[in-house]
Amino acid sequence: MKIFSNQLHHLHKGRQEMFRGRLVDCHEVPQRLEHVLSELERRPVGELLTPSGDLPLDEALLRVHSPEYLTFLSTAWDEWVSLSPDNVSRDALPSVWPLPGNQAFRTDRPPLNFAAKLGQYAFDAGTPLMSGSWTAAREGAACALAAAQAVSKGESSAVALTRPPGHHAGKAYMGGYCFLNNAAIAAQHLSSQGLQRIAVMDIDYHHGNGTQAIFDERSDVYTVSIHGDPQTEYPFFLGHADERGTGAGEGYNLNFPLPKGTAFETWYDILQKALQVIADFSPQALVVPLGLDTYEGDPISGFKLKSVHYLQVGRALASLRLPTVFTLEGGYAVADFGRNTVNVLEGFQSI
Ligand code: SP5
Ligand code: ZN
Repeated sequence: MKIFSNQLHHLHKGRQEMFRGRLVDCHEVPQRLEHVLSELERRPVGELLTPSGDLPLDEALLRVHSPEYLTFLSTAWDEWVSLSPDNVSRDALPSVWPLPGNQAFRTDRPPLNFAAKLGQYAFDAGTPLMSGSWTAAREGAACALAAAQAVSKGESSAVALTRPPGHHAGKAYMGGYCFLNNAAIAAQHLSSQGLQRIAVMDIDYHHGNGTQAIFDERSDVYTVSIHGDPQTEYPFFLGHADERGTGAGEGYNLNFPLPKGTAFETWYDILQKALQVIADFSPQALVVPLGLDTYEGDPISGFKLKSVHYLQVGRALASLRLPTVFTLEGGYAVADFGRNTVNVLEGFQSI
């Protein structure tokens, strides 16, 4: 197992996110990844690597994200600071959005105002953009690309060990602590290398709305997600069971929303069902957006998995016997995050 770790992750360190009318400390913190790295020192399950500097990264980013969005992300911090020198010590958070739907606001006249641009490209006020966000997210995407490249060259599994996470980011939007969709970048790379069927099995507590949307109209990338029911759980506006894909992609998306409070036995039955659906598609590779916020100790989520269960989760994923790329997503019980993450990888390696 090749593990590509993001050595620039610490450059993204959001201060606060909007929650119930006030700013609270960010859940998605640099210590998360540090805990995984120290657990990997105790229990090495693979070779720790950094992505090479000469990967075709810009090309890979443009296959998933729009050029306008990438330009926005790469220039946003400088633009934010140019508004006022005081902004250096503040993160940028959106506060105004072009609400879609009935009597929609116009989006055909791209705004010049920075607050408006941030609202155009971000779907929540929980994802602070700060000085190092772009650099950290871009290096994370390089880890995802390197992991996909290793697998497409014959490695049986590879991990993008990175933060900020990615599965909520869409073609042209950030949100849910995500900027660049690492799982989509990995899946798209495998597709660009000629694979005709790729499956995505998202096991983060939150629906992988960005990944679903990116591949919505495609039949060659089958996106499957098990998550908290969006009627009550973030990201609320996508992730229902009746979303089966659009156009040529119809039948190639599958959601398993489960009630908040679901315990391991029920969750695992659904995982088995989801993995059977994936096996029936006979994919040539698997991408796993790996969130550990299904853990009973997670402060913002509602499933009840215990640490020991993650070994079994890893074994179940390995039972597909597919070349597999993992991307690290959510998980906010920081002190237990390293153990839970490595349990999945160790379980996967044991098969
Ligand atoms: C990658 C990922 O896991 N992103 C999750 C983003 C969730 N952001 C909104 C969190 C709202 C939490 N509300 C529950 C608080 C319970 N005290
Ligand atoms: Zn999550």
